[in-house]
Amino acid sequence: MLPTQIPDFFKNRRNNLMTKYPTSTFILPAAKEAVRNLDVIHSFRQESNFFYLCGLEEPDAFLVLAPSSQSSHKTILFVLPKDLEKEMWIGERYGVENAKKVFDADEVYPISEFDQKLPEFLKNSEQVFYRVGLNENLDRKIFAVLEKYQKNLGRSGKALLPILDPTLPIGEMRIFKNSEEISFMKRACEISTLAHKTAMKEIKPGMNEYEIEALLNYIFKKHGCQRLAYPSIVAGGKNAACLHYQMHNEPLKEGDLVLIDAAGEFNYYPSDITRTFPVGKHYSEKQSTMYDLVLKSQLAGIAMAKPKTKLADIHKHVCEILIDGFLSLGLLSGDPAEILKSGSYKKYYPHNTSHWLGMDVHDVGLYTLNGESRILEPGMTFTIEPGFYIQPNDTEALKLFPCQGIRIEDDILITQQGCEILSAEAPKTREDIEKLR
Ligand SMILES: [Mn+2]
Repeated sequence: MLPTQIPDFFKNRRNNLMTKYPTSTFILPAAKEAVRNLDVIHSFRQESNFFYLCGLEEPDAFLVLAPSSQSSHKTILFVLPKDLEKEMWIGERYGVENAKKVFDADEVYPISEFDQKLPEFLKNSEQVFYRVGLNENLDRKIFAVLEKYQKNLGRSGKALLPILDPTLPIGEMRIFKNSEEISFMKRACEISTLAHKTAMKEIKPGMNEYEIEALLNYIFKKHGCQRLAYPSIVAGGKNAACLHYQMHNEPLKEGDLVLIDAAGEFNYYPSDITRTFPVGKHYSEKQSTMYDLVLKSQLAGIAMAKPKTKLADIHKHVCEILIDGFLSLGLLSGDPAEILKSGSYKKYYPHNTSHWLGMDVHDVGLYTLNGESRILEPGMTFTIEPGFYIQPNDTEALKLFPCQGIRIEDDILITQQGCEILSAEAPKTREDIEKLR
């Protein structure tokens, strides 16, 4: 069933954006359906910026925000027209009239009128925000419209309207989450936590990685996540050394650890949680040593998460703790400061500690301002996810530590006072995890 009402926040976001860019026209294409094979398509997910500003979940549409002489701006939608024959096959669409009502647009047209209508919405504009390079056909269409618009101005002396990337202005809005967005992320975290806990209880030696994947994905959907936040990763033993392992076809072995990086998406907002725990009942002594090192670095990173800290400083501190550990365990040798500077620790910790968390999981928003890591502010959400990995060809290290991948990842919200760990309910001390085994 198609929703007949959508929350007010979509309109508020458009107002906020256009208040900041009153003389700009934004052209935002919806996602296109992606072919899976022959005439079968992947399940649809709307493009994040389009959804953020509008809420419509249909392919091929366009959202145009344009300066208007009557009010501050106009919202214009171009949508797929009603087509009962097609809808019989693929499901109901809003069509022009319904879309106008439900999405509170000032004007709605069928997609076929896009080229012809677009010049009207450039009239009071000094610049156009449109992301070039993603769709060559559409780029050509937009360039042609802009070219024609400029020619039709006659002898005005005006230049072709400049095209800017909307990633920055919309990214700077999306990086700060309001209470509604936070509530969606909290729900995604609750459901994802439940999935991780269930996996911790259910895993037994001999089960295959794909069984656990199926279990996680079932729980995400059963409890209301519309889809996964990203493809689940269930990596037993050596497979955990592959950061985005997807094969999922090996049995889980007694004595190995299993790394699970999996989460659901609720109302377009994700969670992103990783836990690493024994396939059997207990962490071995060597696994415990490595696990506790990663956990120590993660807790130290989280302790720094508060307003005015920088992600780069959190990463640096996490690296320092891991490097100290790698040195005392005989995996590295030399001067810690030199190891940090040269990056030789990346052999065992190749990725960053954090990424912004939002509609795109590895979310939009600038990481640096004026050349420096930006300071954290209330409303920002990100992950803290240190890890330790030994690649299969590193036989020397494998002699010391027969555990090939550990990652512990939580989702952090910066608050006025400090931070809130949105995924705090997912067990992560060895004691708490072993209790569930
Ligand atoms: Mn992550």
